[in-house]
Amino acid sequence: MLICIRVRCGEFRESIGRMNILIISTNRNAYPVPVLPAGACMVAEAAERAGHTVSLLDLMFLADPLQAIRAVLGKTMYDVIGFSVRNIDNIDMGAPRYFINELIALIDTIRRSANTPLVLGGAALMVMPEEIMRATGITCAVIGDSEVVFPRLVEKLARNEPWEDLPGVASMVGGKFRTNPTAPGLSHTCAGPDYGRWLNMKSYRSHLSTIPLQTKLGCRFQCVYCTYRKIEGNAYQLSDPGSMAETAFRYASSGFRDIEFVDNVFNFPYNHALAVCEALIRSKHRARLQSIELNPVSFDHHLLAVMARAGFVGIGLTVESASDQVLSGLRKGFFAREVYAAAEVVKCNQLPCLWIFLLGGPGETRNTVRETLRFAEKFIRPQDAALFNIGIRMYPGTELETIARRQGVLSLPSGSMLEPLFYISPEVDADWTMGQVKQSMNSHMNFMNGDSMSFSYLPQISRLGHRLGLKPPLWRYTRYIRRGLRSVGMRV
Ligand code: B12
Repeated sequence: MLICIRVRCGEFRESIGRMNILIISTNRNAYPVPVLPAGACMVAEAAERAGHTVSLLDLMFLADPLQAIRAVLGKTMYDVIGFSVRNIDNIDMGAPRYFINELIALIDTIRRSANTPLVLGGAALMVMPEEIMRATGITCAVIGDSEVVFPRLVEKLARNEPWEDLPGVASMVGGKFRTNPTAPGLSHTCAGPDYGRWLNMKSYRSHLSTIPLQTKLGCRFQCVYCTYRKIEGNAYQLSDPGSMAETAFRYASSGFRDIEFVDNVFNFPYNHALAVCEALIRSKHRARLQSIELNPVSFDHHLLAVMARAGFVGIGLTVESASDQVLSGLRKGFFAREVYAAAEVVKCNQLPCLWIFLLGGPGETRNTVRETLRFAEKFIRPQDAALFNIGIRMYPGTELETIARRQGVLSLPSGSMLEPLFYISPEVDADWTMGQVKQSMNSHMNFMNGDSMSFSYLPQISRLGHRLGLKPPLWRYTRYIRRGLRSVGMRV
């Protein structure tokens, strides 16, 4: 078995002892596409810059991850092992997958082979830190962007000093959970890691994966179900557009041409998105850019024209619904008027667009489901695609949790929401909604549902696409893929 483990030594700083650090990227979920562990690479490079020796073990493509870990720990003694935990579950009500049990098995294996301080980090940790720490028994975690905090934590561990007071760190002492807020300015020192050094890029590329790039942190929107403000805070921290463009140029020049902006909302603040696009135009990069995280608020002809000139080959609009009643129940911060206006803008432009809907939110009824589907059937161009998700993952501390409790559809305590629980408006049922979506999909080959995202042959389709020379995003080919699969008898 081939184990891909990359080791890099940083410049040794006299002030602290050099630590031997292993970062494990635990994500093995290949649906809808294997995503590069951006955060794990960023944290690895930050620790290396602080003078440590860092190895990164990415479990994504390994046939036997537990065996791989035993082999790695058999060869080297580490002073700290950090786990990058991206997903708790796949937020799919139709075919739920829960990833924390795999994480627990992994940690148990490590505990049997090594007596090393263990640290948790990653997006999942920011969503439910206490629950994940209790489930895994790990007593130290970094909450939030970690490029500054993780090296500080390692420094404390190296000196054998107490670390529990550090900003941005969570601890579990004597069964008591404590988290310290991250201080401002503790973010993004390394927005564009050198992925080729740490990861098996050939495998990612052959699955049509894209290079993630984030132009800011923060979210101002107040969607009732969302965790983004919990993850990134509500104040914006904007990256310099010029250095974003330089990073895109650097990636494209080294052959990584498919770049995806992973901001939670790419086009807000509007002027920042424009500034990033203008810097990209000036940089003359040769990348193919995409972002599926656009919001119909501040979406207009000018933005789309500039995005097209900047090198975008696909965009996604997360509209969720075309009904005022549902958009207001979800507190999206826009209404059906903006959704219809966005369709007009898309129509006048060449850029392919993926429309993303979320059915079953507070206020959804049979009529509002029909309203949204009629919008999609009438306004989405055949060359574009639409994705309909049904049911909303409920997270503790969100307004959706409060709504669900008030409506009597959630009775489990907040601490028991780690295993996925889904909200669906009491006025519609999931089967009926799914039936309506399927009817619409029968007449629109460019429409998809949650099943399409977890379709078992998706990795094979991506690899075949890569061999045929297709470029990401794969959703641009939805109507051809669905037609092809139907022609061989598959009910997709
Ligand atoms: C963009 C995005 C996507 C894109 C990714 C595109 C790409 N090319 O990468 C797409 C649309 C493909 C996607 C898909 C999915 N996503 Co998504 N995604 C995001 C989003 C908005 C940003 C992720 C990102 O790249 N952030 C930027 C990087 C740099 O940050 P980071 O990795 O978190 O790293 C920082 C910290 O976490 C920390 N850190 C990371 N690792 C480590 C390790 C250690 C040791 C330490 C100390 C710290 C640390 O430091 C890092 C830098 O400072 C997040 C929400 C968010 N705001 O984070 C959701 C999010 C991660 N996704 C989520 C989910 C569920 C999914 C899907 C399962 C959905 C689905 N059914 O399709 C899939 C899974 C894909 C897969 N194969 O794993 C959830 C995970 C929570 C959960 N319930 O499990 C999130 C949190 C959104 C949410 N619902 O709240 N996603």
